Amino acid sequence: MFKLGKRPQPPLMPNGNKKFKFGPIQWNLMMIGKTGHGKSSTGNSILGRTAFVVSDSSESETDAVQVAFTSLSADRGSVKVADTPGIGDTRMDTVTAIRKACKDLESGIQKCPGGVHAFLLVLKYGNRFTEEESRTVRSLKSLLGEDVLRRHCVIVFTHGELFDLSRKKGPGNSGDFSSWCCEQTGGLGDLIEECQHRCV
Ligand SMILES: Nc1nc2c(ncn2[C@@H]2O[C@H](COP(=O)(O)OP(=O)(O)OP(=O)(O)O)[C@@H](O)[C@H]2O)c(=O)[nH]1
Ligand SMILES: [Mg+2]
Repeated sequence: MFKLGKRPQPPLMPNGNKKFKFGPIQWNLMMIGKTGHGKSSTGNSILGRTAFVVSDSSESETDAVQVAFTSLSADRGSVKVADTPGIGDTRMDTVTAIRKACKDLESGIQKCPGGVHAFLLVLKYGNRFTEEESRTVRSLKSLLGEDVLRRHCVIVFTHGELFDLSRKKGPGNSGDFSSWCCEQTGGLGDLIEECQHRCV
């Protein structure tokens, strides 16, 4: 099992008055999820620049873990994003795909020596939560511990414009995003619950 980052402990730095103040933090985030659901796009949005290649190909565009940084501001520190290849690459059989996903996870964690503060599990809004997604979640837990979702995972729904469209369609779909998250049942509902409703 791998070691995860503790809650960020900013280094103490002397200031001009010989008192101490908290120094900037480097936030380490890791994108995970199925091929084509928008991991690289979300990573780019977080960094505020195009650091990762985005593609609409059905085959995995990102084929090795890549990391990129952005400085936020002098007192807010920086953010490092580790972008991982898609889980469920259509070119591989299931066993090879699971092995590769585990290796990629390991490689991503090694590229964040200060520890990973949050795993961003990217899901395309409107896609069915299938056995493949459940398997991904199980692999995460077996590698990183049973409480990884509860403590370190944020669900990022991409294709939010589809959500907006479905809301406009009728009175049955009028709730906002957090009500929609609360309404989910089955595998997705369990996942949201386990991630303590940290969904964006
Ligand atoms: N409409 C829409 N398209 C999106 C959104 N997010 C990503 N896309 C598109 O979805 C496609 C795949 O996005 P990527 O960011 O490359 O997905 P990925 O998960 O990194 O894919 P792999 O690296 O191949 O695993 C691209 O064409 C993106 O432009 C979104 O929120 N809305
Ligand atoms: Mg990608």
